Amino acid sequence: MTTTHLHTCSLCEASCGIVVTVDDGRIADIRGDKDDPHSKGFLCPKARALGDLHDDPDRLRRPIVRTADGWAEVNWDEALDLVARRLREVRRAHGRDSVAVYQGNPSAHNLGLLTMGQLFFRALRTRNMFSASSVDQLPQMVASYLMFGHQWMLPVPDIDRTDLFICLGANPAASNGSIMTAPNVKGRMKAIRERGGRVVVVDPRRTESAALADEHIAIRPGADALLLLSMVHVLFEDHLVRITRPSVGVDELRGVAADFAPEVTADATGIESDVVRRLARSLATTERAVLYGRVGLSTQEFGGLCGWLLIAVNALSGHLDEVGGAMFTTPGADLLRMSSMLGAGGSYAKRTSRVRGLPEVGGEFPTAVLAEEIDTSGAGQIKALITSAGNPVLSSPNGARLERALPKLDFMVAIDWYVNETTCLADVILPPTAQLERSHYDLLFLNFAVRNGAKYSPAVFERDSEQRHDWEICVELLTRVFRVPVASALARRMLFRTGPEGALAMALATGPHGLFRGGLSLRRLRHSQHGIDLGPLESRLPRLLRTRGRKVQLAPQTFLDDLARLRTRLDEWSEKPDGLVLIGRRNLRSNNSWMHNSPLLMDRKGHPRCTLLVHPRDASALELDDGQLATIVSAAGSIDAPVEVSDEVMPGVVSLPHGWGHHRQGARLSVARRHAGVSMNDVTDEQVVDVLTGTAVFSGIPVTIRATAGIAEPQAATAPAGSD
Ligand SMILES: Nc1nc2c(c(=O)[nH]1)N[C@H]1C(S)=C(S)[C@@H](COP(=O)(O)OP(=O)(O)OC[C@H]3O[C@@H](n4cnc5c(=O)[nH]c(N)nc54)[C@H](O)[C@@H]3O)O[C@H]1N2
Ligand SMILES: Nc1nc2c(c(=O)[nH]1)N[C@H]1C(S)=C(S)[C@@H](COP(=O)(O)OP(=O)(O)OC[C@H]3O[C@@H](n4cnc5c(=O)[nH]c(N)nc54)[C@H](O)[C@@H]3O)O[C@H]1N2
Ligand code: SF4
Ligand SMILES: [Mo]
Repeated sequence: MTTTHLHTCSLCEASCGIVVTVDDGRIADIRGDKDDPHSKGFLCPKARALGDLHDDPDRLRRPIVRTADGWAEVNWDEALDLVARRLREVRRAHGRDSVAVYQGNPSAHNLGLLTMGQLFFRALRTRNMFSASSVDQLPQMVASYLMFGHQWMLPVPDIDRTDLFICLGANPAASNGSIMTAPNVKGRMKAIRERGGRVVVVDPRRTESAALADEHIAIRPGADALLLLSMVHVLFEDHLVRITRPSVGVDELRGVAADFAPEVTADATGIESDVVRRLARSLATTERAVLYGRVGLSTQEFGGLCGWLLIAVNALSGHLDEVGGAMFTTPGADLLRMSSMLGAGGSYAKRTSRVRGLPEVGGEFPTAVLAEEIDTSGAGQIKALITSAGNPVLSSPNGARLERALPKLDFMVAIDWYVNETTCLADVILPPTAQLERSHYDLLFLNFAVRNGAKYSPAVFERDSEQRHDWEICVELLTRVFRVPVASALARRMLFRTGPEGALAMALATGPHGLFRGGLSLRRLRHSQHGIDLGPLESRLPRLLRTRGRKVQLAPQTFLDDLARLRTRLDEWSEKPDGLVLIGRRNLRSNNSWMHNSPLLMDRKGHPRCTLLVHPRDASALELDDGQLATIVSAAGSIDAPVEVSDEVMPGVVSLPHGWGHHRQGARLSVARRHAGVSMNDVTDEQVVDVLTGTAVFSGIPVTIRATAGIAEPQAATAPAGSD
């Protein structure tokens, strides 16, 4: 029997609509849904790999526990009881902070984990909460918290109506857009130029996005805060400041930018002063224009300053909350409104981490401190870890150190269907249902969509009776860890009855398009499975602001204080050219550290993906040839990767993708192992962070490169003696 099902691809933020054809219980086809009002049939190559994920023989369907003879499959009750008992023991012996939680990127796409899952993680009441945020958008959250009063008030570029799109440290052509939910973002970028607008990309590498742009401006990795300050300088100097929303701090901004004329920063950024002046002027004089920045801007030494200045420049040039500018989405289920109602607009530096004193953000510490919090004894030391939907051994700075720290834990449980490079170190792995076996509503990313909308997809496949959803695992653990006989039986029944759908229904009904304002409800969404378009972005300021007096804080003191650090760097950069520095990159067919087990995405002819891009000038100075193996050495460790000579990267900059290194012992990813690559995070350094936010530095890591002696074999990372 053949059936077709509408669903949503939840692998990246674009959230494209898919049509899945199932033939006798097997996936026969996955296509783009032409009637999805946002994706209109668009798909990237990863969507079809959802079929590989569904059928993957390496995917766990039952819990496994570590025994003296290796992994053993056990039933759910046994596994859940074991986990609850061990967590209770650790909590009792060492206090509640001794249990840490790490939530990985896919959690953010998972309705069950975002709703019921949080109940469990929050109930642990541990200070040691970690997530992929601090290797990603944390500086942008801190900026939004300090400037708008809410950490999730992240502005989104109104890409469909802008006439000037300036893209810094983002590569939407490969990533499909981030904090910009925009299926077919390449098409949308092309459309800007087709309607007579311009696209400018500022990036140390001439990326896939630069290929779609009118102009590519190469910048020294980590120097964006200087570029942005110079743009602020020009806006004031040329009397181009036009603020359209209630704001405070304009004079302070003018004051600090006075020292950063484009001529002063040019040597440090590598960008000529007249280019900066032209860029600032065109931003200010184009009616509909926007400055957009993402991971390359966030994960650098001055990530926090970049987050601040990105918003400040948009505000000063009259593009904040304006059509074609940096706007705020009005989604069906409005996270901002819900969290504001709950008084959960975020926090910053309310407390600091035990060992290194890095600040918390939104109740989380940066993953850069996870290993040292496990390694360093004393009160508050982490003794147990729960990971959910993550792979921090490959995704965190100095993952090799974390890999050495994890076996020192008293107990570790992972909620994941893969035995990956991190979960292989756990005592128990609890595998949830995968994408097509569960319902989907992109609760988080629809809040960052370039058009307002809502879409609910029921599961394509019935799970079998022995499978559990993520949220069910969390509710089971919640009630088993905190067992109060009668109350827990009642709570359990209530939580299972409500489920994620109950929480979603409530959020939709009380949302900005809800029952009293247009009648959006879960019931209506169930009947409109292609999704509902709720129109273009609309102005939301000042009502949405959570700051005193509902004014945008253009110059928070925290950022002004951090400028001293930038000034020192400016002097250093202006004086002497650095040696080589490393930056990252993403590939359209990868997804962070996973989906590397899909034969469709991996077993293709073509050159390897985990290569070190080296500029021809540097390659010849180092006597490196294309394809030759090079050893990359940083303060944290060293790895070997094949060289790809390319003038895509600017001289002095080399580039490696992250998420590779699947040769590690213990992981059970048979396809990924054939394409192992090396982990960039074996050379990133957990000690080097944006100290303002604790965010890992992935852009601009000083490295030395030399031809590798010996044979090309994937190898474990080597760390300098005494590094931890
Ligand atoms: N050097 C460098 N490092 C980086 C980055 C970089 O640019 N450069 N980028 C960083 C960024 S932005 C991010 S977000 C992180 C990502 O890093 P992480 O979030 O730590 O890891 P992922 O690679 O996304 O791992 C996903 C795991 O979750 C599992 N999974 C997928 N879906 C689900 C689900 O629904 N439920 C459960 N329980 N498990 C699921 C998969 O099987 C896989 O094992 O990497 C960061 N690391
Ligand atoms: N195919 C694919 N799609 C993905 C992912 C994936 O792994 N693969 N991951 C998803 C996730 S978790 C995220 S967070 C998003 C990220 O989405 P993006 O931020 O769009 O992705 P990146 O490709 O990391 O883009 C960062 C860019 O910054 C540049 N860069 C590096 N250093 C600097 C610098 O100092 N200054 C400037 N101006 N630029 C710099 C890099 O060269 C790179 O082009 O992508 C998501 N989508
Ligand atoms: S762009 Fe690709 S990976 Fe992202 S949601 Fe669409 S089909 Fe899935
Ligand atoms: Mo991310």
